[in-house]
Amino acid sequence: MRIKTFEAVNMKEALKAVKNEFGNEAVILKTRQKDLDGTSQAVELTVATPSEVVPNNIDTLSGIDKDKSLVQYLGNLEKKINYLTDEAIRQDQFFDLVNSVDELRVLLLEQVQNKGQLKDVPVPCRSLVKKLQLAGIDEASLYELVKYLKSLPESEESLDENFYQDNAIKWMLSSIKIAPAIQAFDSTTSIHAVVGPCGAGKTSFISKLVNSIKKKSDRKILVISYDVKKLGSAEQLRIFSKISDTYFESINDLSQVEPLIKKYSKEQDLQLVIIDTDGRGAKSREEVEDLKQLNNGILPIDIHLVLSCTEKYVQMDRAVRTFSTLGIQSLVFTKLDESWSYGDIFNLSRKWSIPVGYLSVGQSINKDLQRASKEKIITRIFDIK
Ligand SMILES: Nc1nc2c(ncn2[C@@H]2O[C@H](COP(=O)(O)OP(=O)(O)OP(=O)(O)O)[C@@H](O)[C@H]2O)c(=O)[nH]1
Ligand SMILES: [Mg+2]
Repeated sequence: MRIKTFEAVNMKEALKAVKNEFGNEAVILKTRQKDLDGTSQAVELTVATPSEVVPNNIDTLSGIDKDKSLVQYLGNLEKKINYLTDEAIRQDQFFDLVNSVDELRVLLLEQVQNKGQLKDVPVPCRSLVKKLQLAGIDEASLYELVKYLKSLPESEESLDENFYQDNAIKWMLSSIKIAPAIQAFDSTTSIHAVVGPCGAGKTSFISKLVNSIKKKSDRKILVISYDVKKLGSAEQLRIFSKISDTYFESINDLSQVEPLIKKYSKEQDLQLVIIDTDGRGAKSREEVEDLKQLNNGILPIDIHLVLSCTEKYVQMDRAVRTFSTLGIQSLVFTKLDESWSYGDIFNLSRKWSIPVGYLSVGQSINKDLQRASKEKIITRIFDIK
């Protein structure tokens, strides 16, 4: 990176000078009005440029100087390609950097906000707070909870640990939101897309869901697999759909969704459509860019984010942040059978104000999907048998 200062009578002239020397690649770091002699002013621009800026005047094919050899022209072209490749890498790294800084800022803010807030916990609440900490309830929620418990009117009972636990349960029950079930209605076609990080259990969730709906009544369901990354990834769903008498389509572009739904709706009384998507990393919002097409059509599509409870809180939190650009209607938590602390279900739903829809508690398609309920979540957090 090179830093250079330009001075001119006005901003327009200063920018012109920058552009003449560095083209469009310079980044303005600072602008300053400068008093020259008390009567006139100048503009000072401090700019940074990548060190290997290719001068603005590399020839294009049409402009090859007759005297220049083709070798020289190709040499320049190579330089330009190298420069552009470097620049692309830099931009990628820049986005990563911006994301990391953003992440750090949020983490620091949370740390600062919560620091020392759990100092004055009343004695009878202490074991309760410890228990909830072990269950993975985050500091911010605990702080709110303790504040609520401290606000309760004092009585004989307040000295009792059970009194605080009962009130903590009441407070937590009122903080959890449950999403409506995904259903196949008679009169309309509801459309849902299932998104989430790699291996979170999206495809398994869809199989379990379709299975549970089909068990209750024979509904006309179309499952669409939009999985462009893994070879043969749609096969699992294709086979399952065949067994469960469900329509199945595999697509490689989300623009195919609406024409497909229209086609099936014309031929059949379609009641429910579920779109399976491939796993996405949660590092940057770029990862979910193509999924934004789900919101661009005429037909409304509900988006459900699947998260595995075996992941660390910070991973799941990042995933919610990344996928939240799509507008998430509900959270689905999987692999509860492989996890020991369930506080993150509460934390994430509360922090992001997104209701919980389903809980997956094992690999069996027949019996391991549960509709979420406040009671089920609380029972797990408090380890109530
Ligand atoms: N123990 C347990 N395993 C599960 C559960 N849900 C899914 N799995 C397993 O997790 C693995 C990944 O599940 P998939 O449904 O393929 O996950 P996915 O999110 O569709 O994966 P990608 O499409 O590759 O991103 C499989 O081995 C599933 O059997 C669950 O609730 N408990
Ligand atoms: Mg899958």
